[in-house]
Amino acid sequence: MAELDTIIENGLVVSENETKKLNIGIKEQEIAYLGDENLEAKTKINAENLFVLPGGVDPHVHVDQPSGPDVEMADNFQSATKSAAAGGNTTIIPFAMQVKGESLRKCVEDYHKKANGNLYVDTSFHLIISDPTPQVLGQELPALSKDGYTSFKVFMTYDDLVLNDKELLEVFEVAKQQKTLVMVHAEGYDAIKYLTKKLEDEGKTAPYYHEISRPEIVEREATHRAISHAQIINIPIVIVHVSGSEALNQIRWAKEKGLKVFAETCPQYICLTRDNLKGLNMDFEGAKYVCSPPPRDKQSQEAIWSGIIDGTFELFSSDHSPFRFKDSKGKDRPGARTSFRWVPNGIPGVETRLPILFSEGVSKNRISIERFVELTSTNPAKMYGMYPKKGVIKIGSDADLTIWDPNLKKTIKQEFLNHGSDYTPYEGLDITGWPLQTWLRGKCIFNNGTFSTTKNNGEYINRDYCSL
Ligand code: DUC
Ligand code: ZN
Ligand code: ZN
Repeated sequence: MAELDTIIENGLVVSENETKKLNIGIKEQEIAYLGDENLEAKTKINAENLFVLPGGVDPHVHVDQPSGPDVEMADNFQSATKSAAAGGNTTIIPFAMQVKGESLRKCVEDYHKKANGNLYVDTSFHLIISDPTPQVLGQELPALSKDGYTSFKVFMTYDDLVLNDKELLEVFEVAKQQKTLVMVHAEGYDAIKYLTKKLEDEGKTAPYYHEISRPEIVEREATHRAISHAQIINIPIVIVHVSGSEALNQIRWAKEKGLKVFAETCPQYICLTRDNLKGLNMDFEGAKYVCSPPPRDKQSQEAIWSGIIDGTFELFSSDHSPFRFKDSKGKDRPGARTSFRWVPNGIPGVETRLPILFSEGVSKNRISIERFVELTSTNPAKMYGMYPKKGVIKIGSDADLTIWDPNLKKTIKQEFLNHGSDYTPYEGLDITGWPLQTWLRGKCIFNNGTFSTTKNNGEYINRDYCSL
């Protein structure tokens, strides 16, 4: 064998449901050798007592999306991908979000302009379809599907994004023809609107009421409706960001019927509850935890764990959707303190997703290290058409690796995170197990707190179809 560029020796290599002590040889950005021989290489890394995992693939991340008047997302592509790398990720899939009235093709071009030359890790785009015009359904979406945009998200709520039932069915029909995968944000628009007005009329405007305005019933109803529509058209769907047992039971019911309904959950549903939205006092501190669907209660957390453990969930993503508590000049955001209605929905999490699931799941013996890898890397790569280039340690795969110290203890603190938000909802959470190094296509890009790469190192990834 020609001399390797790098060999990572003696690590516990986890991939494809197996853990073995192996040496990994890297040549020209790919994995070229896996075995126990002592080969020569230009660079040798000793990973004794450490895990070597496929790089994290975070398949649900929002970056630089328009988020309403006076509101700016806290991350652009540079800061989001930097934060991703520090958290052990080598690939993220943010969204190119269509604004109503806008051409989908133009929207995709705009996101490429924002991302181009600003990527620390590899990146691909899902689409968000907010305006399914005949032009979008008949021409743009089919053409973009063929160009590698093989997944898109639809919303059942939000004024600017909601699709009605007829539109959902029409979009699902295009997905069927193009063999693309639809992700569904399942919360019912009308019920939320009704409850929000009622709460505001009663003077209940604090962030806590955000959760009360979109209870689990609203999520359950929309989840059932989305599943029914998918069944009518006969397509697979992904129900994203599931928050508790109500929606989860709908998904279990669908799976038992043999329907192809995939499910995703996120760190906020195992670490936070609606009580976090109360804040310490009535100064809108609770706004730091406003996301949709909102976190529920301890029992819901247990329900989510049951789905993580028994295989109901295929995906564990961050739903990174970063905002600032104060604006960039240190001021309160205008309007944000009058009612929960004006608090932008979303919390940061791309950097803390993997440590949280490792610590709460693997270190606390709830799940195996192999299941951790499946949920956070292999399944996202398969689901969204990037496997076996991504999501696996195999000869010929991209040398995307994360070297983990399973015993390293660290408490999550805003001061050491790299995201653009001015807070983390996980402040003070004790973590056991942390990524030490992140390797992207054979290059160490993050080592123990230090970046050794540039914003030009990440590439845009064209995707194939779902292979799960
Ligand atoms: N939905 C998401 O997927 N992310 C953030 C906010 C939201 O409503
Ligand atoms: Zn969503
Ligand atoms: Zn999201």
